[in-house]
Amino acid sequence: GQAVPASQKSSWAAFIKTIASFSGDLSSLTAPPFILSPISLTEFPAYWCERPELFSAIADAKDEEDRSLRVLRWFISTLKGQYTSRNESMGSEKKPLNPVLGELFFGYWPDKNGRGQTDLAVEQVSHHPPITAYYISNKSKGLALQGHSAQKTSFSSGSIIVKQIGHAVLTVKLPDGGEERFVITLPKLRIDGIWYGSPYIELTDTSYIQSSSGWLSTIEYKGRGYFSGKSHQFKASVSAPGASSATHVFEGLWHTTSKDSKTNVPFTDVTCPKEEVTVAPIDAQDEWESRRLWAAVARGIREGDFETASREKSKIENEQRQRRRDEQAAGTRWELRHFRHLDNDPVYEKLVKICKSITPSTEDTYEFLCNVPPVGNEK
Ligand code: 0T9
Repeated sequence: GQAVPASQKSSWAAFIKTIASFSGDLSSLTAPPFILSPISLTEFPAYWCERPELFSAIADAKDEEDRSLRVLRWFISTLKGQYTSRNESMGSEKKPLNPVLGELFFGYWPDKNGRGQTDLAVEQVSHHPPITAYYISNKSKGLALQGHSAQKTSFSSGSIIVKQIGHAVLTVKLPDGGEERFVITLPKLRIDGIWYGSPYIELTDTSYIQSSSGWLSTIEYKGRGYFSGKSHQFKASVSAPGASSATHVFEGLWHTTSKDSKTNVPFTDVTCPKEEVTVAPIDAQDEWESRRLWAAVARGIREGDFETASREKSKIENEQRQRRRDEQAAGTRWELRHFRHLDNDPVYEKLVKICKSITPSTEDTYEFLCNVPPVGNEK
């Protein structure tokens, strides 16, 4: 492969050796320049809503079964953005910027064709280990997704294995004044192509979407050579409350199309362009907003000026270390701005009792405080 520039071959080999013998937080390791991305992990929650019309369509479901199918369709349709978009925009998976504690990312997708405006708020709630909390809502449709994301990484036969920690809860307001909730768990990732310096993600294992109505989606992920010879395969079974067999089965490729296995009716199609989140211009952003905070580093990476990038990165990291020392000396702690940490998530616990396959049986959560100022002027 030609992915690793000749001048970085030895530093790439050294980096692979480090990750192979290392378990824990990969995000804090220093990697060779060619693999660096100018985008911070705090931007990643935006992938949940780059097809805003599929998100808003959840509100138009006619019953619980239909709602579960719409949630599944939206979920599957986010996977291409979540797991292949860096390959498309930058040629391979790249190492994202490691967010600082308190880093923020705000944005929205404007109202169009009656779908309502969707708003995104993200806060880095832990630096070590990295934990990102997010809240995505479409107020006019009564939809809100609250979640947090962390990773546990290990190395196995040349691949990085990433276990996703955390979960998301989707809350849907119903016309009768009630609410339906969905607990969404996240797939396991395998990062292949490391040796050649052109990493890409394959999804493995199983993830679940358990509704408070009792409907359950079980999504199995397979790569090349399993159900068929193709990458990015999935099979989703949707079962009625308490049922052991599936009412619906959908199969296909999560980065292109899928269909109903029995009827062949199309289910998902993400071959058309997605819609990127709108953010405020950098000058209008808060000092802690990701694109403003990392502007100089990102410019260095984009322009191939890695000396500047690494100098600017060190400035941010030193400033962070000083802050932590000052807090320790003053006996204070960094206060989260838009989320509150809770040791237990009652919604998660309740729904996990319905779906025994979901582990662990308890999780913590970050509750959104609904105190984010409006972004842009479309509100
Ligand atoms: C949540 C997503 C997550 C974050 C990223 C593993 C990874 C950090 C976490 C899981 C999103 O909803 C979906 C997509 C991509 C995931 C990243 C891919 C990746 O490589 C990084 C890790 C930390 C690395 O940067 C590994 C080193 C690098 C050289 C490999 C390219």
